[in-house]
Amino acid sequence: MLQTVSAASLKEETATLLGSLGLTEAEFTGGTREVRSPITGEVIAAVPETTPEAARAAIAKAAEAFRQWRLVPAPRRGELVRLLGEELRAGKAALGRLVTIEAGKVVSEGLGEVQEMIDICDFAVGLSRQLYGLTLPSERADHRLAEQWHPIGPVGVISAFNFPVAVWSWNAALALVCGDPVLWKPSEKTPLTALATQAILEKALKRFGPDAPEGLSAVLVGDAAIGELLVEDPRVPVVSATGSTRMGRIVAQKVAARFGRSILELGGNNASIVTPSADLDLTLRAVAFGAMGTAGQRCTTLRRLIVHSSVHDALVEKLKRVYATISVGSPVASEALVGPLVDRAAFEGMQRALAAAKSAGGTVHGGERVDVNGEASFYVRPALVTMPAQTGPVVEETFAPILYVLRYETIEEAIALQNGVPQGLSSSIFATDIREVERFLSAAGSDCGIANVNMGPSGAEIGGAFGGEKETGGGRESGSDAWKAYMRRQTNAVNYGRSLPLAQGVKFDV
Ligand code: UN1
Repeated sequence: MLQTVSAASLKEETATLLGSLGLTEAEFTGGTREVRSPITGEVIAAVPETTPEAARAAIAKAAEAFRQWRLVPAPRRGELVRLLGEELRAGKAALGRLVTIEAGKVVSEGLGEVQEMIDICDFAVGLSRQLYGLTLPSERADHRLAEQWHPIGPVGVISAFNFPVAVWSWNAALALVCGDPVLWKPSEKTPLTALATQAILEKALKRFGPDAPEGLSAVLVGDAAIGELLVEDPRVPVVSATGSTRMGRIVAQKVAARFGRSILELGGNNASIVTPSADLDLTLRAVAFGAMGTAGQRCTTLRRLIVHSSVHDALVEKLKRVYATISVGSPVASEALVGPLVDRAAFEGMQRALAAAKSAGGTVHGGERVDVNGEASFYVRPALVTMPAQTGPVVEETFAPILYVLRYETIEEAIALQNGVPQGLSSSIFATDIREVERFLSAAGSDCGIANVNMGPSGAEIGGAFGGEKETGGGRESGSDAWKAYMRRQTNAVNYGRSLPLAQGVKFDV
């Protein structure tokens, strides 16, 4: 099935969409950094790069903006994020479409990503009246102990191509209500959606008025060198980075070396355990979305399926049929569920992993290239790989739709397999046996930041804290009390008496 979308039409549509969001042509043409759509592989824009001098100036401006923004009452800061949510609602169709064009996501996932931004704005607006500290009993008479949360300073956000705008919003919506400016280095593959998001925020800023200082939010377009400026600058006390473990290791060390704080959301190698009591119809649907949704390019994508031997063969047979028939195609010219890989490197990485799986004794179904829009774009049939053991590529994250299937006999063995990889982002169990469910959720169960029941590991809501352990980096973003990472805690001991009792009964009478 050859569907042809001409590159010219994607380029024109991109220009129209960016224009409708208020960008001038100079902002997305005539620059040095070419942007390609994974849908056709063709160049759709060329954006100007941020020079190191301009990046340093943006950091200085953010540091200055911080001095003013931290004094604006938090609920008033929340009003800016409320307006951002409104502008995102108005711009949802356009921004969602741009996500589809620039990241190659299918239409409902492009729109879903913008919905995730709207959701976190709503969450952050409520949060702006709840940045609460504790009061604690003091051991000393006529004393009070309390803690307050104060704004911390500019937050650097380094984001990946696969969630080109939602990840920024998890950080930015919280940072802004917490009183922090935001400096954003988007993936070099997706600067357009970042510029579009900044334009949407600027509409909200305009409506908000002069309480918002200039330089409160900036986009820095460039490669790792620009990201490094954020990572190394002590004026940026918090750096939130999403991407590979390799990148995160460098960021973590450099930020730690200057005693900054990093929030890391790195690689995942997420597994689901399918137990004998699983509802297999539901399991099948959940596995399909978890492993093949977003063409396997979520950090939460299901990559390992650990199946009890009593249901293994039946489930694998059903999965083979789904894998052989799932629709692969252009997100703009079809209703296909699986869109393109982001680029050639992703395709080659996938083929390398499949070859390694074969030499480790795996049996591969699918994984071949599908010609949708010619040589410059990379569509694949998702791959289902049965493996004799958890070795070779199974313990690595390959950012492509490959699902490795492993067999187990006891729940202890299944949990050990689930935990037996360096990454610790997300996990799930399919079971109706409450004992197995609770064991999986217990202290001796899944070691991941996310552990789900009767659903796949991906597609988290914004209300919970998002992130994972081990090589995933330990950061938490989005809901729950993730906001605390964007503020500094101050403990206050207040003496309202006339004497000076010392803690721990220490005497020091002069
Ligand atoms: C990512 O892939 O970097 O839970 C984030 C999910 C999405 C976010 C994924 N809400 O799959």
